[in-house]
Amino acid sequence: MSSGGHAGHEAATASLGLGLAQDGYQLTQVSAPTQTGAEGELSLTVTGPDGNPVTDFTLDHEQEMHLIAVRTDGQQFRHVHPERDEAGRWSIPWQWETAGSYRVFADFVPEETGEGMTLSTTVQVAGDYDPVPAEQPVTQTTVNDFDVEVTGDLVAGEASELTMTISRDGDPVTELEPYLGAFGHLVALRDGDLGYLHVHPHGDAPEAGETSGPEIVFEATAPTPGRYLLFLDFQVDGDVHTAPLVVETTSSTDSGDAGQADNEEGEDHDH
Ligand SMILES: [Cu+2]
Repeated sequence: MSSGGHAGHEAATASLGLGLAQDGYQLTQVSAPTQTGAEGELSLTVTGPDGNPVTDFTLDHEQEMHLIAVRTDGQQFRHVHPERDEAGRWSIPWQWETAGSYRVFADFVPEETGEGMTLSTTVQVAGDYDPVPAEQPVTQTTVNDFDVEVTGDLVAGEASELTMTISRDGDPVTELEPYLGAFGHLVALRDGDLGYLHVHPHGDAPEAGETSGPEIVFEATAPTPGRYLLFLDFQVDGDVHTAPLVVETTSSTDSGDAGQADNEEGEDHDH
């Protein structure tokens, strides 16, 4: 069996997690509450190329599965870790706070391939729904007394660095605790289709008891120009906080040796 010849850096062309199935793997038996307020369970099964439920997964960021649910307008983001039973069925207690159409991503590494993959499905939740219009870039936000700022340029088609800086009452927060094997966990979704980007934290995995801050640096590759929704999970004093931010790609910085002697070009890119 050919292993597919993925040469070099594949981030730019990698799947964006918008498929229910890929490379023989598929989300099946997806079940969730169908209305708000109902206490229930979100559950699903990953089947493999042989059609059977997959039961062997490789840990990634300390978990076998990262499950992300977000309303299709980018609101109501949740990042959780369901439990798997021996038959391969994943489940977690679940209740929807608002009605709407949701996309549910399952991010996992089948042991058989050793390669991370993201599959997703949509779930409809009945009831009145007031979509929130896509926001302008939001590079600063406050969550539970923590101020979070994102700096750095997201460049379409290139790996680029995004730096998150966390402060509280004007003071830099230096007591970030390891969460999921890193000092922060960032999910980036493309505005428009919620394409799922794989984002990697910089630096070595933290040791137990080690703290860091106020900066967390990530490397992300935006596949196309546009706006991206960022969701940063970080932990302080045992509590996990999620900061939503919105960034837009900038033009390539042309950081090569060649001087940029071309005509001056504004930063605006109208479509
Ligand atoms: Cu996770």
